[in-house]
Amino acid sequence: METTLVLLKPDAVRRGLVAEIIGRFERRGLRFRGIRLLQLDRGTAEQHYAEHRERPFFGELVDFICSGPIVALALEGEEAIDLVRGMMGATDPKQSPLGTIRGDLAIALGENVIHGSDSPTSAERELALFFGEAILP
Ligand code: 3AN
Repeated sequence: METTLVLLKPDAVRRGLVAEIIGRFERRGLRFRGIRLLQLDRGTAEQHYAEHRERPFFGELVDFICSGPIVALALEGEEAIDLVRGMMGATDPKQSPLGTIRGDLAIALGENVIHGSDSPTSAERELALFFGEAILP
């Protein structure tokens, strides 16, 4: 079993897509080990996106993720990390097939609705950042 960290970004919350996205994970059979509604501060956002620090869009990325409330999820299942990445679709929603979350619900690269951990190492780091001990066994 793997557990992965998912963020429903401020655009998902603003657009009223939380239930739609959470419903997809429930129907797929993932187990919810944690769920939080939170407003990120810049320090936490910069930590979360540390691997993108040198990228030209780093400032925009941090501004956007801090622009409103987000929903953090800890989801468990067999191969949950890759399973969730597959359900999310491609980073650029325009390249993302219909049937994926981004392919169905987004157009813009910067406002692509969802984040999901991309490896076991990232999942461990990101789950600690967003849930610490506050996660179901
Ligand atoms: P993913 O979220 O699919 O793992 P990453 O980790 O490559 O994609 O990028 C993190 C976030 O940075 C993306 N979700 C997207 O919002 C943003 N991003 C990626 N590439 C660009 C880009 N070229 N211009 C603006 N924002 C970008």
